[in-house]
Amino acid sequence: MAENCLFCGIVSGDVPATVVHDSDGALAFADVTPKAPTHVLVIPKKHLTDIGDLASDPEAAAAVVAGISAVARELKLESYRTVFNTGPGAGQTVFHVHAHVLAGRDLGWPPG
Ligand code: DGP
Repeated sequence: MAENCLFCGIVSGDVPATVVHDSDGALAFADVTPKAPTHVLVIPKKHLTDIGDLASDPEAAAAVVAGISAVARELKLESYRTVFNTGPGAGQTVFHVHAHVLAGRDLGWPPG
């Protein structure tokens, strides 16, 4: 747990969230500002800041990937996009690594 981390607050239950999937190593919950009809964030329960940090912890990385797959299965998503914004220039605003899982509308390619 990191102090003053919003997503650590969601893991601890101090910050309310609509949880979609919960496992030993990862938590998935609805994004508060959805950019698609389905917009879920999947995070490692352990505080890791970005994807480089996540790569240094294979157990947490595997938990996040399994969490993404479980969300897709449980929400019956046929097609979906997974995005990791990394760094402020790419739009990362919360520095607890998270995968965005987006679905339910046409997802253009390439993304903006
Ligand atoms: P990013 O910009 O890639 O760091 O994504 C952060 C996402 O977190 C953004 O889509 C909005 C979401 N978010 C911010 N605050 C909260 C919150 O308090 N609860 C939930 N569920 N999501 C949040």
